[in-house]
Amino acid sequence: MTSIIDPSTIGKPQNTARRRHVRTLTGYTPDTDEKGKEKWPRGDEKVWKDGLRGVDKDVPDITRSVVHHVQTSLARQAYNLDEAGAYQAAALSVRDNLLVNWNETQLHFNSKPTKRAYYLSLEFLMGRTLDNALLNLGLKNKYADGITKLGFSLEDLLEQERDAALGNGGLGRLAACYLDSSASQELPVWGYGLRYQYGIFQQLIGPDGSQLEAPDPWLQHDNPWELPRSDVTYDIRFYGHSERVDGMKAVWSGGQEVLAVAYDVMIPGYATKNTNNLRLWESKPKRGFDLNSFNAGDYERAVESSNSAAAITSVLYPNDHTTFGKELRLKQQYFWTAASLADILRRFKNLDKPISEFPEYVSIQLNDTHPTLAIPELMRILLDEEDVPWDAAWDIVTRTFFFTNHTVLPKWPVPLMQHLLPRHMQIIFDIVTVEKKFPGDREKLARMSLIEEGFPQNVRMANLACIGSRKVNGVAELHSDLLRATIMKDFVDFFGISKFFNVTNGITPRRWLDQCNPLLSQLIADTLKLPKATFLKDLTRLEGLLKFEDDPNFQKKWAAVKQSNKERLAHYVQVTTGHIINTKAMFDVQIKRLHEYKRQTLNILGVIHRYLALKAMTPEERKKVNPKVVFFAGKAAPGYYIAKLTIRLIVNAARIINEDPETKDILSLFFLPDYSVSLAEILIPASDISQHISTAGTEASGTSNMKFCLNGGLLLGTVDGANIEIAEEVGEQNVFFFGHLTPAVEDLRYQHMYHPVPIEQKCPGLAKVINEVSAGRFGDAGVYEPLLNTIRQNDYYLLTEDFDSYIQALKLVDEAYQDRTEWIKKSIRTTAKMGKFSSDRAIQDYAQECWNIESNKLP
Ligand code: 73E
Repeated sequence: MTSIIDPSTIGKPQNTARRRHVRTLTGYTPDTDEKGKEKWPRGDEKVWKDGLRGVDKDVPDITRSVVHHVQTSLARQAYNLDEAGAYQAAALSVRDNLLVNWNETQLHFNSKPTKRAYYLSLEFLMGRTLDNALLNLGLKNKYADGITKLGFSLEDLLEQERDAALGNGGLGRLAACYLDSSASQELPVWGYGLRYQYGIFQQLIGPDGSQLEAPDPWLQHDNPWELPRSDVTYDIRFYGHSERVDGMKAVWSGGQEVLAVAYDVMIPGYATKNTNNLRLWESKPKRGFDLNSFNAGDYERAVESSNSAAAITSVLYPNDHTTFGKELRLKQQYFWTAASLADILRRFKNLDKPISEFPEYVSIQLNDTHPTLAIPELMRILLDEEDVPWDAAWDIVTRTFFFTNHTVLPKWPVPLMQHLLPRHMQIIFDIVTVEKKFPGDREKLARMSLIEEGFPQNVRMANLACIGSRKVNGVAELHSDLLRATIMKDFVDFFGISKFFNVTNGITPRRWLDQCNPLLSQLIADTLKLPKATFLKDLTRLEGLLKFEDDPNFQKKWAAVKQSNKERLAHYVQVTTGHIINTKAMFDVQIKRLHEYKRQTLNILGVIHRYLALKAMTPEERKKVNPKVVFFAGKAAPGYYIAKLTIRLIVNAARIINEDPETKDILSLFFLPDYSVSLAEILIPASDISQHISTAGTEASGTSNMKFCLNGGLLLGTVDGANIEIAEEVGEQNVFFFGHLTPAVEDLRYQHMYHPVPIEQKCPGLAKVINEVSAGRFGDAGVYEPLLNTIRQNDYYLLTEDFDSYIQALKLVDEAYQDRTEWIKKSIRTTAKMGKFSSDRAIQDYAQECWNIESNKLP
């Protein structure tokens, strides 16, 4: 709701957070009555000079363009604007800049035959756009001035934007970082995804401490960052039947047809005009509703097909790692891959080249197995629509696709696939026929087969992705080694090792250094005497900081930046929860999706262990303890009962611990609800130590570990995923490692299964903590039993094996933090050595190893 504000406030810069009231844009000349008194509210509609009536002609172009959007795009009046409106107008004004560059980029790449790469990802976790667009366009300061002149503050307007949260976690955020890096390096890369009506659910915490879920209607307000392209649509078929006509060709007909409609999101490169595109598909009914049913009075039936078409892109599946055997999920995957391929093919056809040259102009990266249906879909197009013979078609396919594996291997039941996509199932069986020509023994063939025998049979998507792609990669050295040695071993033997390689993940330094930590970015620029663009484009330049690690003056400034970021986080916590935090305490952070393998349970049990130890101390002893604040944030899949219990335990333990007068000054604990990219941007720069404590061999890479370290937070972790490479870069003396190593994990699990040892014997420290929780010390006696039983019983994630060394590592962290100068040095060294983890490097790896595309800068 808007209301008219006091005219005396017109144009005064505002500096309090989250106001909702409306005000007038400065520079707007109000109408006065015959006595010179302002008429309020204004109701007249006189002609505006230059379309900007009342605005001083000398104000910068930016101000004019914002006001212009207020009046034209928003059809609102300059004296009656709230922050939401001001944000919209500012965003539209920035978008105008992007549009020009975006159009020029498309024109530039269309003007000559250019090889392009396409990144197919079911998730793009973009976060907010305005700040990133301003940074990349180099317009941040100018807009800040312009917005201030209009009586608002840019900082406040940035807070108005809702995150675009079309992803669950790391896989989706990686896709977003890769788009930023591709555009920034002037590479012709487009993203393809789905335009979900509802992104990842909003997380609330109920009165008993449990996670509750609410929908995320992120499109409720106009989204200024997308361009609906009603001119770009494709028909997508489901169900029906497939009839073979001569040999390998078939005709697929009948079933349901839905419309895919494109929405384009502009992706600006940093410090370049190049602006790439992310194309998201929305599903729509092909025909409105069934008029016959409607006329017969059967309204439900009349709208049935239109509802079922719209349902395809209505929600993002809120699961990370677990496969849902849901027909709708398979429908999403096909809808998206079929629309994307049709679009890619149409663009290729504009080049007027023979279809055999498709791989010379197109590379397609499959982000995990989710888009694997693109392989049989391209086969279908080539065989059935382009009349390409089987062998030639397979050759084109296997030179076009590249597959990144991030995780465990999903499969789809054959009967479901047969029903939904009969033609694709035929093609997959035909590929099986080809596969039968492979030499080798029966067992090996069975393992390599696309079809897993059983009742029902399943299609193994990772095997299909592997044999249908030119190259396969994992996302960190350890993960790629594990792939080559285990699940892909037979394929390595067959295809040769060169098909399998590693691209260690990366993060964009624009968002994860400059945007989230402007003070640190500025300090680095001042210290290195370099323009920010130098290290934001080449992150290895941070190594220059090593020269200053012993400089007390620099150390002081470094510590002051961290302190200021801790205060920013404390302010956020105070505003959102009412709690006051001691910012002199050590900040210990674990933020990521809730999952047993990520072991947030180990962390909370460690916190309780610490609490019990503090309680056992004398007041004198407690006085010597360094204070610590522990933060958790993350969502659990709504159906993931055990993960949700972990959240409940954290929240309820926090309620007890934060209220305990004996300990609350030296230990406090927070679960910050509704984790998002924007929340990560506040938490990460404030961390002294962050936890990445997965059971060895389970976290493919992790990317938040890189974000913390880039911002000078130290790492406490297991020898897993990208932690290993971070330690290699920054030096093992600067990280805190603990726990068993990957090769031991299988054996330990075997022992747990066949030679179980009671927890009291195996790990008395942990047993004590578990007993306290079980007895109801943190409320809810009995409620946590299913969670505690996962540890007491077969302890698949090996908490009992790692607990003691975890506690030991926490102790080392405490001791290290006592020597603040040494800690700051470790922090400086860590940031300085993070160059390798820029997503610019990762994208170059893909561009060179896979896509064979070249940078092409707009003149
Ligand atoms: O280790 C992370 C990795 O850093 C991995 O768990 C995550 O991908 C990140 C980026 O490479 C990931 N997410 C999923 N699989 N791996 C996934 C699986 C199913 C649905 C949604 C996401």
